[in-house]
Amino acid sequence: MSQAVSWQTQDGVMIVTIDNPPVNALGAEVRQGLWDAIGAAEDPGVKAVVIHAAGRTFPAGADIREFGKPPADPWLPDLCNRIEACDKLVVAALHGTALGGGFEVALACHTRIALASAKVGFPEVNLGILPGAGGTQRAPRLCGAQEALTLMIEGKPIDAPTAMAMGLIDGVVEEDLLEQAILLAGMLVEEGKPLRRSGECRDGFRDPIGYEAAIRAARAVKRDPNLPAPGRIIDCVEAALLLPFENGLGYERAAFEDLVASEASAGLRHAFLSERRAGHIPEAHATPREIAQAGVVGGGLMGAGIATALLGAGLHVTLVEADRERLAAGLGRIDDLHERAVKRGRLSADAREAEWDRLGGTTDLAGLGAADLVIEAVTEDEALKAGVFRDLDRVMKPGAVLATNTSYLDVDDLARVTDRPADVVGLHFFSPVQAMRLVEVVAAAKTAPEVVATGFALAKRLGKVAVRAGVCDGFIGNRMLTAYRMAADILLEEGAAPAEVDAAMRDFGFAMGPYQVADMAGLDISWARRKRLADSRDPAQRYVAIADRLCEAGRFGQKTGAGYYRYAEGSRTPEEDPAVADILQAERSARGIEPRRFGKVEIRQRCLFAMVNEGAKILAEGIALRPSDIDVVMLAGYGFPRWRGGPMKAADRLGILQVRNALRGWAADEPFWTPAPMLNDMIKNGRHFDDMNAEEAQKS
Ligand code: T1G
Ligand code: NAD
Repeated sequence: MSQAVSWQTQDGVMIVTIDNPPVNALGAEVRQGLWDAIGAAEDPGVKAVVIHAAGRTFPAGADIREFGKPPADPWLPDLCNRIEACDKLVVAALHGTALGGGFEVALACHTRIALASAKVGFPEVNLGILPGAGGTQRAPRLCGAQEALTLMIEGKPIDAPTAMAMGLIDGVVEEDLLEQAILLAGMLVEEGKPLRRSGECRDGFRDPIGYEAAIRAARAVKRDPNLPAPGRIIDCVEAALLLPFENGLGYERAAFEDLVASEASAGLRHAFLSERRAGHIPEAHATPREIAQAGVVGGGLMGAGIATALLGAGLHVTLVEADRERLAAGLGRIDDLHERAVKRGRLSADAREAEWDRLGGTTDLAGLGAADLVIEAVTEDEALKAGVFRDLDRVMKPGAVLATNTSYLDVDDLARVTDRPADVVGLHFFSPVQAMRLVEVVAAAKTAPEVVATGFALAKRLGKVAVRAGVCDGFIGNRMLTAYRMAADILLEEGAAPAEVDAAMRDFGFAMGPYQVADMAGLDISWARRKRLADSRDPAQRYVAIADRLCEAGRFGQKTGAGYYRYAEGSRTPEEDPAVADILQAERSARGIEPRRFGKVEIRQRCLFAMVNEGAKILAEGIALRPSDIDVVMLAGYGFPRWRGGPMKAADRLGILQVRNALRGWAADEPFWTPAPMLNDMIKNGRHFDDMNAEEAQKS
């Protein structure tokens, strides 16, 4: 018996309790405890075994933190086989989220009973792997190929009643799960029926033609070639039908080991843990403030999106606009977002009604007097925002949180115009708000810990991933984007075409290259910003004026039918435009640059290494707490390919020495590429960015 697994027998039923917070992950100690419990069940006094878990959930899977380390005995597949082979009835009692290895343990038990509120599933594909403890062999035997494939390839959990209808669990109860499981065990022992072992079950094979058809249909789906897990899942589910159970388990194990060792899985596991780690902030001990009533100032693209998200989280929202006409437009945008959500089945008509009832609008900031929080999202203009903050300071109640959604402006400056700088924080959402998961919580110099904690709590409530950022130009994300764009712009100026750069970055795994993204977002917004900053620009720094030339030609992107590409009427498909090639050539001649060819690999490296280099500077300045936070920002806010884990993770994989040396080589011609001092220190000390993540984890 161990801390993590204990058992006691009452009336012949051995009750095994797993207790390994926070999610009863099946780490080595839990596996050993369960292994020993099944051994102890050989006691003649034991007639049946009930396995359940304490805390919030039945095991939510294998312990993801153990991956990549030498596996400790007993292995999970062996444990599942031991449970299944037990000659005493073993009942699994499921609550919370029985996922991955946790659900596989349940499938190895002879009978499964669950709370109606429980969820089960196979999320392994989200980690670039597959159910590697018999799930691909036992589940199809119970529910057939179609259901098993959907569960494993989509990786989404299902509720208990649905799982029961599929034949994956045997009973659903509303309450008293453990008592009900003990009763059921006693009853089944009474009945003396033969134990039902999933590995021997053939219910799912009743229609072998249909089974094979489901396999073929799944194979026919076009999938991301960088993500091999779905294809291997299909192979394993097919093997379940074609191979004897033991051989099928071996087949699954081989596929599992291949995938665990893959770059994609390492990246996806890093992404999973990094998103959780991002919540480990110095302010985690502080108590967030209660937020029930919120105000949003500015009902444009961002303000309307933010207001809709707040309504979706159950808050009362007051939208403030500059005048009645723009207020109506702002409320109209929220209504459009609701309309779209209803059309897509993401919002019911009743919920829409309820949200609308919690929405108010005004052109008077004083209308926010009772609000617990305000998020300012007016036009990106320093003087305008400062004026709004001065007014908010006057009208907001004591203890209210004053947040800004600014993309680039100095949050300390905005705090300084108020008498309550401790209540001022940056909450930087991303467009479109309903789709982008990221919120940068910008902690200004005087922001109180509980105000930062409030930002994180709000982000979690909105279903977003929050990352803590310090104050600097562009915080973490836009600063990384600026470096990425600068690298790409230098490539253009030195001979590459926008289509070449975009193709190379799509190859790298981005859904779109930087110039497709620029044309979609509109070139005019950043042009306005460049013009605003022109006087303060450092003349020593290289400035690529290609974008200015395009804007001067009225090419603002998709919205004007031309930008880095041209777009046919009503189309969003980029077409290469000779006019752009002319503008590029004119710029090169003006700067005396002899254009040259760039291969895909070099384009990718220059863009990636520019991000890594900027990331190292951001870390050195303490703007980000840890490298994995930068990875989370780029994954959740900028479309960086999730299976790569993020730029800092990708740099670790490539080798810091290679990154630094390439930068150093390019810096000979262009100071922009000068390696950040941190990279040199890391090489000197043999360190990786992941070492810094681990150290940070120790501290928090
Ligand atoms: N291993 C280790 N730690 C885990 C974990 C896991 N499987 N799941 C969660 N945690 C930690 C997480 O890092 C965080 O830590 C805390 O628990 C709360 O998590 C052979 C090989 C269960 C739905 O993929 O989907 O089984 O920050 O913030 O929002 O086939 O966590 O507090 O220090 O996410 O309420 C398959 C992953 C593994 C499920 C709860 N299982 N987990 O969500 O809390 S692979 C998964 C989740 C496998 C076998 C294979 C969610 C959750 P900290 P949280 P939440
Ligand atoms: P927008 O132009 O769509 O909306 C700004 C709104 O502010 C307009 O509706 C305008 O009427 C309103 N407004 C102006 N002065 C006001 C006042 N005194 N009181 C009330 N409302 C006023 O701009 P946007 O794209 O929604 O950007 C808003 C803010 O969000 C900016 O700071 C921007 O940098 C930031 N941001 C934008 C994006 C993006 O992708 N667009 C992403 C993140 C952050």
